[in-house]
Amino acid sequence: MQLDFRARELTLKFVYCGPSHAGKSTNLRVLHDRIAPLHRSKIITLDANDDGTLFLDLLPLSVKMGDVVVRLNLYTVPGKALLTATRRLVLQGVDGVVFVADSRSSETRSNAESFVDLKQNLRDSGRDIRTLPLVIQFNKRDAADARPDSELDALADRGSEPVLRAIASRGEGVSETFVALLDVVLRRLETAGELERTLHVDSTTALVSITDALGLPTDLQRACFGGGGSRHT
Ligand SMILES: Nc1nc2c(ncn2[C@@H]2O[C@H](COP(=O)(O)OP(=O)(O)OP(=O)(O)O)[C@@H](O)[C@H]2O)c(=O)[nH]1
Ligand SMILES: [Mg+2]
Repeated sequence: MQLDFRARELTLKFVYCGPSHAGKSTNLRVLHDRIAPLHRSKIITLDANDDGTLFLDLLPLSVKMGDVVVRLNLYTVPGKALLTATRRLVLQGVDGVVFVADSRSSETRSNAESFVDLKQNLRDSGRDIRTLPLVIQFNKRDAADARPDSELDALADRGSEPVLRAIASRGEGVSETFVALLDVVLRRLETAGELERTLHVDSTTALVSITDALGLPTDLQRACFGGGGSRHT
């Protein structure tokens, strides 16, 4: 979180992680197309080719709450295993992570490797994945060899973080995933007393104001696996 009292700006950094080709950049493109130009800038893509992202994508969002501008900077990291130094750089100062997993059974191992890499990168920067706001998205639910719902329901029930389903290429589950992370981040700021200090509101009021302004849904239930993890489930 960055707070600029003089400019009355609060900036939060969200990073989309996960294995190569899982659909991280697609998530950002869908949000870009869905959010009114007043509240978002163009996506900045640093270095990409047909085979994916090489450095990062950035989608800057902004919403005015009272006299404070809330900036939400959404980044993707490149999923390719070799680019771990780049991921570590992009993750610096992160406030919340969406882990975009690939639902295909064939990708179970690359999901696991990518998650281990994320944990290590955070640890190297003195952060701990267990205390960082985290949401997991199982994307590509349309794939022929997608892991069954029952398996992901069980996985969601074992953990405390929200687990959501998505078909990002069709725009499904993308808004819900972003809102789920925003919810977790706002609740964390509330617990730390930061929300009262900066925006003078509780997390529910902040969530509703921001999602209303961006035109995004707050009913996440349909997109969530399992029974827990979010106050919306
Ligand atoms: N079938 C299917 N394809 C998808 C879905 N989401 C994204 N894709 C496709 O998967 C490919 C990779 O998507 P990207 O968004 O570029 O993946 P990425 O995670 O940014 O990949 P890297 O930048 O290499 O880390 C593209 O061809 C997308 O159109 C989905 O839900 N279902
Ligand atoms: Mg990408």
